[in-house]
Amino acid sequence: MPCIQASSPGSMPHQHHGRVLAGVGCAAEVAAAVATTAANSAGMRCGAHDGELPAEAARHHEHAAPGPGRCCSAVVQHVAAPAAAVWSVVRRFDQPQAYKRFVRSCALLAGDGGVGTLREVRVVSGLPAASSRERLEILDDESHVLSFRVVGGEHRLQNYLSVTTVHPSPTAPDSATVVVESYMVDVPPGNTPEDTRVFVDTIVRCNLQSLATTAEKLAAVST
Ligand code: A8S
Repeated sequence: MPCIQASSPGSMPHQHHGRVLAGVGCAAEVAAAVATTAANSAGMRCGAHDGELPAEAARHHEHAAPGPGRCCSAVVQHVAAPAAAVWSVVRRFDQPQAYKRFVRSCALLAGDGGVGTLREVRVVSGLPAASSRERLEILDDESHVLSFRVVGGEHRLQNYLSVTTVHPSPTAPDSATVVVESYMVDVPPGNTPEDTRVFVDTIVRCNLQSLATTAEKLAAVST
């Protein structure tokens, strides 16, 4: 596993891997990702990604500030493939292993890939987790929005909720894509919000990098 360190069960890896969007808290990170007006008015924004996304995209990642004991963040990934190719990979809730390299296997417990589908994911060894039970909350093939919620399993990320959106790149809308994934999760007992964000950002960034590679290969064979 190149992306994340093995760790003993019950502890959070503390490895820093790659770039975190902003270091001043959730609002700034989400603002960095989507340049939201809500975060702007809170006066916490980094501006690095201004104009990266259409305003229509930003609203899918807007949410109230997390309550005590919860944290949130967002990761942005650029992909050198058309949005349709990227979305064709993201939308397959029954096949997370197509790009998520921590997934060992996935079985559907209910549903057939539409909203309400329940999947049981088993993860590779070396993580402080064995399995996760996840429910598909949003699958919007027009706006390219997918959201899922973690509803059980053997791991430390209680009440994990993520939203992924796929957008044509403003600079090369026919051939390049911007993916934004934001999440909210409970801070596990004994961890800080910062620990938790480092851990989860690492997993999400790794997933999105792998998504980019997968979609780029797919686009290369189909053109
Ligand atoms: C995703 C995102 C995450 C998955 C986490 C954050 C997870 O599958 C892994 C390790 C854990 O400790 C928790 O989009 C859990 O899949 C890889 C089992 C939920």
